[in-house]
Amino acid sequence: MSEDHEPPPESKLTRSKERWAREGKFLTGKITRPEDERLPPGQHLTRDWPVLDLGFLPNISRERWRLDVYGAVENPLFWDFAQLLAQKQSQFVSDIHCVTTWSRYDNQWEGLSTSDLLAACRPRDEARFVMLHSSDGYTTNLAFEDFAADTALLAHSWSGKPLEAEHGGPVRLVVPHLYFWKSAKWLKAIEFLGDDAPGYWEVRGYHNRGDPWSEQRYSDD
Ligand SMILES: Nc1nc2c(c(=O)[nH]1)N[C@H]1C(S)=C(S)[C@@H](COP(=O)(O)O)O[C@H]1N2
Ligand SMILES: [Mo]
Repeated sequence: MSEDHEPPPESKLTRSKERWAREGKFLTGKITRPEDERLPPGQHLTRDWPVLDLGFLPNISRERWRLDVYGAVENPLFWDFAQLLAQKQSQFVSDIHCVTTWSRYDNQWEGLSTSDLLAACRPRDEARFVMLHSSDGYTTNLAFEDFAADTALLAHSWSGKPLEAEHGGPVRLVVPHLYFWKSAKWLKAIEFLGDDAPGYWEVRGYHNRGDPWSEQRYSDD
């Protein structure tokens, strides 16, 4: 089991984001369907790729990187980067939607699809939720089905190049159908759980699921 690091002290941005959750900032109240619209309600398109995190940049080489897969699984994994690369590789192109309202189209990812990871670790029936643990102390939770989504992957490359450290390299999760805070950077552990538990933003006013098409930005309570 991997040791848990405390997240860094709350930055100005973290405190602003907590305030936005309390105020319901950016909410449009509109619902759009992905079949009709490519840009979810309240989002705007950006061509650059903003960096968003807790302000602490873990410095992990591919050599030192490890992935711990544990909890309600038949076959716990502890992989190094070479073992990740030895698995079947997938390439997906997907859009990013950050809850702070920027979206970025056509990101080319390469890595291990979550469905292939699931085939390797074989979750037990009671595994209904997934907690992602990151090297900066960040956590985020997903329902099993959201983790297992078709185009979700553990990405090590973007646009054909190694994923940059500031964007979560060596390896980050990408769950394209949810707001981007669910896509944990600097992924170090995946924990399968019978009961749901909130992660870093989910305890700070952000929605438990985070579907951008129905603007699940903030929690209701
Ligand atoms: N480990 C970790 N993962 C994280 C975060 C973080 O602070 N730490 N921030 C999340 C948020 S709020 C967003 S919008 C995206 C930003 O990813 P990017 O910096 O590559 O754009 O990462 C998500 N994953
Ligand atoms: Mo975000």
